[in-house]
Amino acid sequence: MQTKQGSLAKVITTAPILTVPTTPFTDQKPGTSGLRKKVRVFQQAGYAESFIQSVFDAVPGHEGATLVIGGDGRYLNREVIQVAIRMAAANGFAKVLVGQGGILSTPAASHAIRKYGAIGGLVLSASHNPGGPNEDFGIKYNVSNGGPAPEPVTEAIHARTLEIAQYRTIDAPDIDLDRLGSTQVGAMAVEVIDPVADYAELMESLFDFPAIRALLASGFTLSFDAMSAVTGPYAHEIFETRLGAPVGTVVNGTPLPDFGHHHPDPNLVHARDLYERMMGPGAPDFGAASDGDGDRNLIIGRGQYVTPSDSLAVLAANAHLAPAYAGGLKGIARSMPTSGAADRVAAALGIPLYETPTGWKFFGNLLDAGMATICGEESAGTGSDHVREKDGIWAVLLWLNVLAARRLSVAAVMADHWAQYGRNYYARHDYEGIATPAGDALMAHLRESLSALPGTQTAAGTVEAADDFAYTDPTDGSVSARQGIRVLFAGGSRVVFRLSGTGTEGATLRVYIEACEPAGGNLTQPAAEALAPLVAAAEQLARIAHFTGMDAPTVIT
Ligand code: VG1
Ligand code: CO
Repeated sequence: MQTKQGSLAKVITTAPILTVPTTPFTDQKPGTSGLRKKVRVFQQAGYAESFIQSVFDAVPGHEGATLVIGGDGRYLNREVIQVAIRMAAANGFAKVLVGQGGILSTPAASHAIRKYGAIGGLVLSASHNPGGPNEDFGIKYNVSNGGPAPEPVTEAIHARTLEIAQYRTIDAPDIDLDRLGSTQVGAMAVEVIDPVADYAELMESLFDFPAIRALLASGFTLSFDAMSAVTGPYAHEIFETRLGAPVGTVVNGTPLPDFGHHHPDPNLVHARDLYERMMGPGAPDFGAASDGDGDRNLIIGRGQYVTPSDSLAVLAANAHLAPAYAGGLKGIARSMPTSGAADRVAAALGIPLYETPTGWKFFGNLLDAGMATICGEESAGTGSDHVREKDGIWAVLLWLNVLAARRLSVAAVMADHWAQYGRNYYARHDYEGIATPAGDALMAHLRESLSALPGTQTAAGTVEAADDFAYTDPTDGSVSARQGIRVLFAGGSRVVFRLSGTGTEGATLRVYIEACEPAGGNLTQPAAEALAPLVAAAEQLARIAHFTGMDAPTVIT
């Protein structure tokens, strides 16, 4: 890496630094994961620039530092990368590492930040949100541990967006994003890096590739749907080239600016093709999908869907079968709405379980402190301390490593897991596109009725307790309040209500429903049947139809 002095000594540049006046945009508050807006919002003059300058202003020590830049390939990706490179040069960064073609999956960006000692990174993505001229774009800032900026940093960025008066850029041409190698932009070096190589090498260091190769050679079949999003090149290289799965294992493997008009959200609605293939005759042994920026994973065995919450629990219980985790786990962390399935595994392993607010940024401190090794969210995010992001391909590889070691079907692994730990039946009901005031009114009504909820009779039994989840980070004492309403029933069953922080239009209500069945209980019910009484209780307590005007969710996952 270039030192500040070294880079300054080398500089021969005539490119003038420009200071461009701007006025604050009042809608640049980062949500659950970065700033996400419609493309047309980002296309306003100075909009992306003001946000990027606010990020740089909020990051002390960026002069002379290295910055990683990449994105998920969606519409506007290349344009905003060129803008960010010029601005980084004008703001005194010594070096930018950018993925070839503007591509870096979120976990690969996290790895690059860590590997090359960068001060941070800009990941241009709206993740699972759709892309294209009429859809969504986003900018996330990751800090030097490779993880999403924690709340104090996003708050500082937001505060800066409200007072910013100018941004700095440089009068320099676009760089060739498709050619590997170094160029100079003003005083700054730009290196276009292979987006896959470092990441694939990291994966190979974590998992037993020879065992997975042998599994695949034995006739085990795999289908990976990259959803025309960022994981295509990673999946081709790792599954087909390095692990020897036949060509065609990876479908929709070319990143497209509009994800082929699809919604790159790997769930039972948007990855329907994969689901039907896995449930139909002649299904492969194992099916998986990832999202826009490659940090989520969907796992479906032949005839067996695995909820993300169960997947976290199974991976935690079996992680010791992979070389990187052979020494055991230090702890497990899950977001609050994620089911308690992982809690049972943590208890059995005798390790701590941390319950955090929604969003990967809350796991970073636990991972840095060595308090947790594996983390997960109900929204199809799983990951470990190998990077500081959730990681879709990592989760698929850990599953394959477990299956290679155990030589069982996914369905058999699940049956065995539930027999040992019991089962947390689980579903999330999303009510999308509701008017923001309606969503706010529903949450306000729940908050007002909180103290009266305990003792209420419902179809799912008596409410035992209810609260508005608040989290105190055990490493730095920072508090995040109002993270969602929890309604708890006897035996661990519960309903959780919160509003999404990643949407770009109106509000999305998320209702998380979980019914606990202990080991020895009825473990083979259809999930919808097991959850029906809790669904009725959710309607009774939150008056969803009344507030939203909708009598059914738009998406059930
Ligand atoms: C959603 C998920 C959350 C996840 C976030 C970012 O947030 O619920 O678990 O961390 O998306 O994922 P929300 O606020 O809409 O519920 V990604 O893959 O879209 O960056
Ligand atoms: Co994502």
